[in-house]
Amino acid sequence: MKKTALITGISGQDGAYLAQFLLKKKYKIIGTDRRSARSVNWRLRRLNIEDKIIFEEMELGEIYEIQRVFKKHKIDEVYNLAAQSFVGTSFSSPLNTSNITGLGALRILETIRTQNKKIKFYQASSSEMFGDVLEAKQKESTPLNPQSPYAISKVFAHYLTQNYRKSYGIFATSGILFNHESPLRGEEFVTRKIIIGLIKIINKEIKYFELGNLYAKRDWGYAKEYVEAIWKMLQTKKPDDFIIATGKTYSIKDFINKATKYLNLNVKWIGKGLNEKLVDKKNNQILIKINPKYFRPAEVNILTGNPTRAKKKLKWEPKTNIDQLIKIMIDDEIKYYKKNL
Ligand code: G4F
Repeated sequence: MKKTALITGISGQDGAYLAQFLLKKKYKIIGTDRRSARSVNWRLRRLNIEDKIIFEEMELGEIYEIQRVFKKHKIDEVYNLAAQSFVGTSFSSPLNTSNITGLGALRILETIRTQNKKIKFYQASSSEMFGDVLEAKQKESTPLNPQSPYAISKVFAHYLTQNYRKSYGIFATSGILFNHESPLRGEEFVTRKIIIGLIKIINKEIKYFELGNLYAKRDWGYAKEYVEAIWKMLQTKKPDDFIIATGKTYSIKDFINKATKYLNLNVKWIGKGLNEKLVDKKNNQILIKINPKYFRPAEVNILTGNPTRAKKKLKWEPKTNIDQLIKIMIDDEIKYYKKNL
């Protein structure tokens, strides 16, 4: 029997890759998004799967919209990927972030509890929940210490997922994914912003671009292989929490150094603090400079995941290292940059 999956946030990076993965597994896919996101299906088009998805408008802020979609379709698995997912924006939009990223998950859980407890639920939890980390390598039992309205909303949804699992026996699983990137990453996130910026400089479209904190460190994996772990989490015997990460961490500066090397840019760093700059070695022309507007009111300085449980129980392991990830992202960006010219 063909299974039906409902993916919230289908137009995002993970939604698109997960839909592609599930279509290969012969799932019927219901994709939901808020009204304003309908025009941003470029990822689904790029993967050539837009016409294979049944779209439903569903605002996570409105429980009756969720109830309507759940009544209309016979759903087996729900993947809750929708969120206001940009940490920076959560400081200027804390109410909207809490309503969608936090309460949105609860509205789905309530709909499952009242309509059909057999529906399996996946919650996209985040490594941001560890925040100002209380353990060097974060595992599922590491205490949470969130540092932004986004992370606090994710903690709320994470605990409710555990609570509905315990209280009502719902198959509710939480995937704590560390940063995961790809050519489909939104342009506001730092990895894609760096790659697009450098390519625009090479193509003489811009002279320089600006960043915030160069010394934050992240555990970056490849989004396309993380969605397989997401699916595996709903195929286990019992619901649980799982860390999905590479176990390696690099700074924003490391990422830039690797990207400029791959692009054969002859560059060097000069200056310190807010005056630190990346310049062209030949003529000292500035390519990257710091703008304090990109600093966050509270920063998460370092994240490193320990994916041992996923390796053991899901038989899942990351295969793409940071150098391969940068190559994938740059090669793809160049390919599509040329197409758009
Ligand atoms: O790429 P980022 O915006 O990702 P962030 O904040 O780590 O969050 C991402 O990963 C989480 C999983 O851990 C997800 F839950 C979340 O939804 C999102 O996908 O920023 C990464 C780091 C930060 O420390 C930030 O301060 O890069 C630093 N940074 C420095 N300059 C910058 C910039 N970030 C952005 N977006 N833009 C800058 O110019």
